[in-house]
Amino acid sequence: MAITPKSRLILALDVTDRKEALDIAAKLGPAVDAVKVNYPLVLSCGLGIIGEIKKYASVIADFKVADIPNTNRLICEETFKAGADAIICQGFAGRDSVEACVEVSKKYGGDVFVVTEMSHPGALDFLQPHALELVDLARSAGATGIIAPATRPERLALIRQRAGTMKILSPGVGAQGGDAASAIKAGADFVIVGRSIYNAKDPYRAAIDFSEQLRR
Ligand code: OMP
Repeated sequence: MAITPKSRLILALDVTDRKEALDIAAKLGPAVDAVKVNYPLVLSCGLGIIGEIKKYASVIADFKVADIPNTNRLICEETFKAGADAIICQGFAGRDSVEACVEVSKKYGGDVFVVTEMSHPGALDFLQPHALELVDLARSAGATGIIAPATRPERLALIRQRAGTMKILSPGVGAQGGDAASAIKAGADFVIVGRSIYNAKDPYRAAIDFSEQLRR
């Protein structure tokens, strides 16, 4: 896919109502670089929602895939067949599991992003001590990029140093307390924003405000 950084904004569309999701995607699609779908929307509406949203924007399937290589392969096949441009997987399942995702993504010309340190407080329990190893694993497995936290810009900066030219998508902006401009300054290529946009009184205005902050 190679999402092009224009607004540097990725919308996390974690609503569960199909009409609401499509209305938001139609309005905001042109204003963001990609729409990220996660289990809430896909479990509610089915995998076909990916193809419907794709009319308006590139789609990242945030399934945080974390299984044995064969199961990962099957999940990625279904996801890319449904039209996703990229998929997010976990690195903690190990190199072979990530490589299975990368192998399928190449067949479809898609991208894989590997989660390193997550944005929530619980990431300190197990993920943070291994975050830099997960960055190395993502690179050597051939992933396009990684996910790293906007909620901890100092950690994001460390992860950026280790990540080289890999793309970094950074969630945790807004509702989780992270700041969009600080995340970009710390080395993120894109920020991921969900509730602060789709729960705003005027989601379009909120998206434009975020992209203006990012441009500055
Ligand atoms: P908001 O907190 O509503 O902006 O949504 C953040 C989105 O990013 C959700 O879809 C989360 O599942 C996702 N996310 C995180 O919040 N933290 C992470 O560490 C990783 C992700 C992700 O992989 O996208």
